[in-house]
Amino acid sequence: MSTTERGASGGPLHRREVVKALLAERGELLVVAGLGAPAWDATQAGDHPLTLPLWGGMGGAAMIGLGLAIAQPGRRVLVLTGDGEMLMGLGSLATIGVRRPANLSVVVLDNERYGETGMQPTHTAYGVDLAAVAHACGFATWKTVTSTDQVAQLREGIRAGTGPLFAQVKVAADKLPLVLPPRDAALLKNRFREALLGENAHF
Ligand SMILES: Cc1ncc(C[n+]2csc(CCOP(=O)(O)OP(=O)(O)O)c2C)c(N)n1
Repeated sequence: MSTTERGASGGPLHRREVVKALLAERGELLVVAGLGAPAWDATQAGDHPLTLPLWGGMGGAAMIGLGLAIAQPGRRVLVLTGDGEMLMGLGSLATIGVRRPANLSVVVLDNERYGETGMQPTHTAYGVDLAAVAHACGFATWKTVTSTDQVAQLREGIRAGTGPLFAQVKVAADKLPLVLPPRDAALLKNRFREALLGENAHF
């Protein structure tokens, strides 16, 4: 039985409910959403100018988050991504562990699958422990999340700014309807910059 099937006392977590809970009353939180399902989940929770959904760049979400966190130390930055995407950029956890930005959280929605390309099992389906990797890399906080109570705690942790924080949230391997953000990358970048920097966005 996989960790996802074993789940929490209330059964497996569902990714859209997790993301909706994490983004509720998000305030000034900056969000980078990894390509595929995490970007659709973030859009389902509400398309937002301070969300940068990625349409490509697999493996780059955490590094984009690191750059934002360094550039905007007064803001909280949340990277929401998939286990496949995180595995492709695993070295970024080492870089974050060295740089240790307190305002950065990386949350992996771990369905143990490459959802977009046909639900092939990823390494986490065979027990690779991403939270342990984050711990070994020097994250201040690392956790595996399997219950709604832990999701609520995670939401507070993201807002606390005492990171870097890493969470591996075990979610069901649901196939869900697509909820797509705008597809124009220039538009996504420019509206994010304008929402973040105001009149300085274009200098
Ligand atoms: C470099 C590269 N390799 C492969 C792909 C194809 N691809 C797009 S999404 C995806 C799987 C994403 O899996 P994961 O991050 O675990 O997300 P989820 O299962 O939640 O959809 C793959 C393999 C790609 N876009 N870029």
